[in-house]
Amino acid sequence: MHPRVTGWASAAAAMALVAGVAGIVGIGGGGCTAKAKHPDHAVLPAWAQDEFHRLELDERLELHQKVEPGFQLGDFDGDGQLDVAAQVQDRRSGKVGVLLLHRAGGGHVLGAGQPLGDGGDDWNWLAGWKVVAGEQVPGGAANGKNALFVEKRGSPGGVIYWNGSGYVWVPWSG
Ligand SMILES: [Ca+2]
Repeated sequence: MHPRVTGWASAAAAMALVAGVAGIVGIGGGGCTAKAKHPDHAVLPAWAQDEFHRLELDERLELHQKVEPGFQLGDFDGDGQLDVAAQVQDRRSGKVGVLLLHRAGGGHVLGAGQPLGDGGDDWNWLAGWKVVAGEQVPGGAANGKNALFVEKRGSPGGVIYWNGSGYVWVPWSG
């Protein structure tokens, strides 16, 4: 059910992501520092760039890459359409986290100033992440969706899934 998340895991993709969104929101008066070696290889989907702008999230968040890849694709809300999870940083506080953009509309900020579970409000601990099948989440609450595993330095980490109204964090027992 979840074979669609491949091919985006490259630094070039992440840099292209940053370059693409910077273009959309008009950042770059001071010079764009993104150096995409393969700008056409993989960029944040256009709909996600549009949604980031439409929700005015670009006013408080900037795309950020702490670990590779800079963003992930998965059907996190289970509607059959791929959604985006992108690493972001709060412009004011510098706190990092993940922005979930649903293909059907809507954005959800996890970390980056918005506390979630054991992750707190600054995910500076992020050491790795990947998309997993919801069936791997204990209890069955995420079945039929993708979930997001986040590796936390010094702990087993957590898995994040959509419960129908918001994102929740459960400790990874893996
Ligand atoms: Ca979806």
